[in-house]
Amino acid sequence: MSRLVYVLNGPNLNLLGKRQPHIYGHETLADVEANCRRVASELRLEIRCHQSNREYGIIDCIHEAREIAAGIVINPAAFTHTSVAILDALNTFEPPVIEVHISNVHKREEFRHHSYVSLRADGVIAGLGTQGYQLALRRLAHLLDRAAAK
Ligand code: DHK
Repeated sequence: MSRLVYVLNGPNLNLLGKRQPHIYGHETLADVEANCRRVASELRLEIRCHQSNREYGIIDCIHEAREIAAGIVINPAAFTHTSVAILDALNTFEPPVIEVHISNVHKREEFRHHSYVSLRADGVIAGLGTQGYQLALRRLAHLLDRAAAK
């Protein structure tokens, strides 16, 4: 059984560490991905990380994941609140999906309170900083272990 997980990041997250650090913290995307790789190897997961500032970049990755992946961790960033297309793409993907937000979107502007992606996500993590990605991977590993034990 595949233990490949896609870790997808949406627009502006390439600027992590430089962008509004009081909201998104000081770690760069490279730091976040390195931490994900470390946790993934501990959990015996294989991961592929991808960031795109373009909606179609995220959608193409979801389509690629459809063929081969056992789970997706996704921070769609601003597309969370706007993208029916990303929701539709995730609805073509059967294995578990965990939605991650670095900040607590519910404590922020009202337009950030609604997520199209949450209509599909099996779990949502918000406001736990960049640690949210690692916790999402732990949850996916747990779900995969549980499925394999059945
Ligand atoms: C990241 C963004 O870029 C925002 O557009 C979202 C999300 C929140 C985050 O907290 O990771 O509203």
